[in-house]
Amino acid sequence: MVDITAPQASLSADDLRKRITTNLQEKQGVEPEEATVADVYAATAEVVRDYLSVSSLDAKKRMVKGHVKAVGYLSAEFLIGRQLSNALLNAGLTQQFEGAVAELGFKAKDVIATEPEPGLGNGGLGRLAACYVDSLASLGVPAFGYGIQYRYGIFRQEFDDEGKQVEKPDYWLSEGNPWGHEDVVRSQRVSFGGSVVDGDDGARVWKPAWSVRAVPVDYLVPGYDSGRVNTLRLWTAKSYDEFDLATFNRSDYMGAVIPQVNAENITKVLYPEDSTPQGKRLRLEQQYFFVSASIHDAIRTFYPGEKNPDLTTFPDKICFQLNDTHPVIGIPELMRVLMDEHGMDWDAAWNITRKTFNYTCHTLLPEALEVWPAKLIGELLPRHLEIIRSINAQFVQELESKGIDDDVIDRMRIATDGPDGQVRMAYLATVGGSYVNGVAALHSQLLKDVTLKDFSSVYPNKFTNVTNGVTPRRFIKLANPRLSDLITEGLGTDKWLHDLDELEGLVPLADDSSFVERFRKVKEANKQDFAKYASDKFDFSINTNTMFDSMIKRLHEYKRQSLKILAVIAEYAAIKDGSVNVDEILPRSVFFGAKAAPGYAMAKLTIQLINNVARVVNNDPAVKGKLAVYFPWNYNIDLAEHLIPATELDEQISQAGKEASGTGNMKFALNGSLTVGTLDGANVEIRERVGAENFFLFGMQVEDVEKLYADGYDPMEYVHADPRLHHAIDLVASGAFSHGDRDTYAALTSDWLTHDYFMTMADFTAYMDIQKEIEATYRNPDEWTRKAILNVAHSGFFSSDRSIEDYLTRIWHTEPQR
Ligand code: 26V
Repeated sequence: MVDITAPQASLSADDLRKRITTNLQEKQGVEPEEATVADVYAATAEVVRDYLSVSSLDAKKRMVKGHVKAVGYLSAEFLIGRQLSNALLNAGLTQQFEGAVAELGFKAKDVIATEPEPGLGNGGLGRLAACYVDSLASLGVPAFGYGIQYRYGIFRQEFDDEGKQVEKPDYWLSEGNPWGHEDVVRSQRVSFGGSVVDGDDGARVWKPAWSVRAVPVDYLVPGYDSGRVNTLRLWTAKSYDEFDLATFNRSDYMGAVIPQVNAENITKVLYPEDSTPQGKRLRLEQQYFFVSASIHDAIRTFYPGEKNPDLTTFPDKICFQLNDTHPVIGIPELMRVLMDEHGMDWDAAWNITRKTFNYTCHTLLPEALEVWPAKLIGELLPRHLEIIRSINAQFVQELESKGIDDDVIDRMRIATDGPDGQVRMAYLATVGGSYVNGVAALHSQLLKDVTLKDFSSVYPNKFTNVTNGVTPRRFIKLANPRLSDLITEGLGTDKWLHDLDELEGLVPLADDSSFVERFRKVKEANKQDFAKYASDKFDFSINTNTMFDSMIKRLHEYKRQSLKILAVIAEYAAIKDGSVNVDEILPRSVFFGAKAAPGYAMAKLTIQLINNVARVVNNDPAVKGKLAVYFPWNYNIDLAEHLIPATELDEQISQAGKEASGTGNMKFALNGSLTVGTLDGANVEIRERVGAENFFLFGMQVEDVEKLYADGYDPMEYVHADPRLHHAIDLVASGAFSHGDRDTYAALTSDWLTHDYFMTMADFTAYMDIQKEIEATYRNPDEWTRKAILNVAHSGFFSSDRSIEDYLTRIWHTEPQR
């Protein structure tokens, strides 16, 4: 008998049905007999939210009254995915829900599929934040997620007739928002612009020019079987009803309403860039807006009703994690709040600020570290610029007193002077907080050795690593119910959902032929499911008797989608010219999922190429049933939840030293895919854990890459050395994927041949070679499945619960509240 410890709320299916019925009548305004699936979804969501709010109030009360330090996770992005099925699972209401909606004449899965997906993030960084708030609640840690409720999330991606990406606005709120509760009473005023004047006793007084109202929209975050319900508080900008009277009184009537227009623009749209920050004013407004509101919200929460709270205790109440540099303006903001609003002196404020903040860096690309023009900060936040300059001056003094060379000090300045002066947010975060962490072991090492080397020499103890993780509730239990059941059966318990290290218990089953067979059948059935889903949604007809090979992630040159598509082209070309017999190749279906930043021309051209390779290959009878390329548009969490469980081969092929961690790689390994990958990001740790023999490693390593840059890299050398590569590029250049037009991909082919910064050409041959090894392994299904089982069994480390425990002990120094 399997020991099922999964949560079961005391609410019965019948009670739930009654609540849904009442909601249908009283809130949706329909009789249950007339209700549509959308009505039932809306009613269920409201009922579940109401149900959770009871525990949420209790958690808040205990947090404020108790003595366990809370965590405030500050993030410009929370890519939370659909809420209903996750909330039901975590609250122990899944079965009751299935019973209740069946009674009402609906299928549970149809109700769940009705929910629009909030796209409030770009990719890995935003999804990580969502996994972390899930794990914080599941572990019982008092915590807030603080972010922005954008009116338009990440754009909806479409492809036009030429295969080009077209961006459409994502108005995800059009059908209402049952999960978000607007709490106008707890609004905060956030001010901008103006000037700083001298006040009494040498104090500096900020006279802002305009203000907006930050209104919190609260999402409940139920922990899995923990009873704890935390809050994700996303701020939305509203104008104050009263227009700007001062401006009006100067007879500038139009001017008086400009602030109102500006106000609502602040949270209108998520920036779809995910690496190269552009010094855009509105983005700085977004950052300051949510951070200022959150800091004031935390003070209000922990010192309720106090006019003059003793904020020396603030770091005992809450610590803030800065998710990348986006919320780093919080450091001067807390300084300002403590000094200007609460009368503290500089040293006391600095002491508290440094204790309160910690910074997670999510990149290795130097161009992705945010740098703001000092002039812009000065215009928008003049008092903050003063404070930043003072922090910088104090820091420079400290460096001087340590005897550090002037040129090193110059490199390390947080703020530079002159008309083109800049503020380096990563440096500000490093100096203004207690800890700095990277997101995988290799990444954290490179941060210390390269990106923030000067800082790690001055503050060696500040730097640490927390390897990323993913929530097994959403990405195994919900996304892959067949595998979940098999794991639970294999282990004889479902404790693994609380403690993913339990998966180690599957190791002996990798040698049990009946378990291997059942595991293979799970993958088989998931492939069928995906084919059905893709047929309904994208009109693809996928041959499930092929290896499912997926590459899903943002489109970036460093991630090297080009390498994958060039390999497909090379294989196709080899079949066409007869050098490979089509009947002997391993049949494959290659899947891509990726959005490109709207302004990133090379990334968009790569999307166009992939789509056109798909068009040509999929319509060529010569390879029918053997090789096909699919590019489902609008890659999002829902697509990931469907494709990952069906995938057999996962592509993690970035140039070594560029991918900070990756989290898709973890989701795939946990769902029984094998990885083909470079030694980059968390691939390194995945390979260490699953075993080198169960991971397809290829390509240059960080040291090789460095050496090749130093020696002078010439991609032509590699193109000449491998005729397959030469041929593939020739095909692209000849117009084979552009109806004969030779110019379409000129920017791509010329980059490959002359520049190729991420060394795709240099890794091509190794990549083709490893694919042969992969095919040989795949031809032995038992061997392949055995390796897949071992991937699952050894990947428990990559639970976000483990990541959060690492943060608790290494960085936050707090614990669950019992
Ligand atoms: C940067 C910017 C720059 C300004 C415009 C908006 C914007 C939005 C996001 C970002 C952050 C990019 C960094 C990022 O997403 N890093 C990814 O973080 C994942 C979670 O740690 C990690 O797995 C990926 O390797 C890393 O690329």
